[in-house]
Amino acid sequence: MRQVRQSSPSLPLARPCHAASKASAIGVPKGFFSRGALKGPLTMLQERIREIEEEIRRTPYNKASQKHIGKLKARLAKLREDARGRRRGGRTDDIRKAGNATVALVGLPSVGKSTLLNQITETSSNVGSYDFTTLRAVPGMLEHRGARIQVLDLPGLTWGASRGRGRGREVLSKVRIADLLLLMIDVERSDLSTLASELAASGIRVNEDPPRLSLTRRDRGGITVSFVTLPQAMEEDTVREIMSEFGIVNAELAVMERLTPERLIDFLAGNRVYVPGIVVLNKVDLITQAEVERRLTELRGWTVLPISAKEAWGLKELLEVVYSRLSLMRVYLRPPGGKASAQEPLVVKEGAKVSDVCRVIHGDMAKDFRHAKVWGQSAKFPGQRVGIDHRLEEGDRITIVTGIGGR
Ligand SMILES: Nc1nc2c(ncn2[C@@H]2O[C@H](COP(=O)(O)OP(=O)(O)OP(=O)(O)O)[C@@H](O)[C@H]2O)c(=O)[nH]1
Ligand SMILES: [Mg+2]
Repeated sequence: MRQVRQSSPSLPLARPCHAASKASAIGVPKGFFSRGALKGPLTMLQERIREIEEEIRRTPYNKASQKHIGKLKARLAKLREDARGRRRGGRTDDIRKAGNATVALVGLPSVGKSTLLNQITETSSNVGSYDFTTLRAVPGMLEHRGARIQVLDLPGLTWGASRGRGRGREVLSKVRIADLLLLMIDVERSDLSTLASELAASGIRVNEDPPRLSLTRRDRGGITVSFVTLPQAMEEDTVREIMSEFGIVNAELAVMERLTPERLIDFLAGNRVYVPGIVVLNKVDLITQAEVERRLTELRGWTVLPISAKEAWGLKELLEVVYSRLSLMRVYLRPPGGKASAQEPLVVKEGAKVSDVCRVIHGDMAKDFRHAKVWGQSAKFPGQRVGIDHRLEEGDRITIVTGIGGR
């Protein structure tokens, strides 16, 4: 493991005393050579984090303390961010997104991530009966319903990953590029809590909508908050306090949801990732059907796909759910003047506009765009003439007319 760590320097204990005695002689302020001054910045950050966590735990939550706790939570989030930044380093493989969407396999070691990748793609990733067989991200590609879906097999995630244990940070940075997470567990390691807490600690929000807030910065006037959604549990003062912790002095914040300090902090921190996730329960070949049912009940609230990667059970169902969760749709191009549409679909995100299709075909196409003609669900009548902002629907056929081509 090649990890750059910034821990406290391992100086012999006698050294600080020696330095301190010299300090008074050369006029260095008293206390400069205290133990704290010799600690690495990361250790000091961690101590500060623990202190604030403790203070939050100790302070009873009520109307009077809400503002103070809000401030502490904001401070804590920033310190944690800082600590994460300092720990950065280690190797990150340069994996680019490819295909129409990217799916990441995330799970504890040995749950069968590589076995699954090998089953659903042409790629071959090492499989082993020991933990941490996969040491770096392995990308594969699968095709389903005309969509090319990139699948990332990642090293096993463990407790402490968000703080850099194992290949934690590398794994979590790959997770951030995914459009969908397959949270993989197996019948022996079926606990989701480690996974969930490591993802949460590194700013990855699974199955959560981004905060519905809108911030407009101003030159003066302080902070104004308008609660569009009512009732609210958070006081306006608490909102202001948290915002000022983030250095915001003049701004207008519109709140369109029932706000919590955590959601506001996530919004202000700005680097959170909101990604859908489904649970894949692997190795069901090792348990009875009744036991599978029991596990599904335990995981109520999640979409769970029971599979056996080894025996190739449940893989078709899994791919269907992956495809639908990725919210993709197919549109077919019809050349200007031509009658038939292309056989091969163009895969775009659900709700895509004509402009998105232009972008997929060619980066500059939108610039030369004149109009489009649409046949299918989104058209009022076959061949309706539409503009670049027209929203398309599954199975639509479309002709794009540019300034360079025919008019
Ligand atoms: N019985 C059974 N064993 C499986 C299944 N899937 C994987 N295994 C076994 O589980 C072990 C671990 O499989 P891997 O695919 O290497 O697991 P991994 O999650 O990629 O592990 P790491 O790379 O170490 O994180 C191997 O011995 C596999 O043969 C399954 O569906 N059923
Ligand atoms: Mg593996």
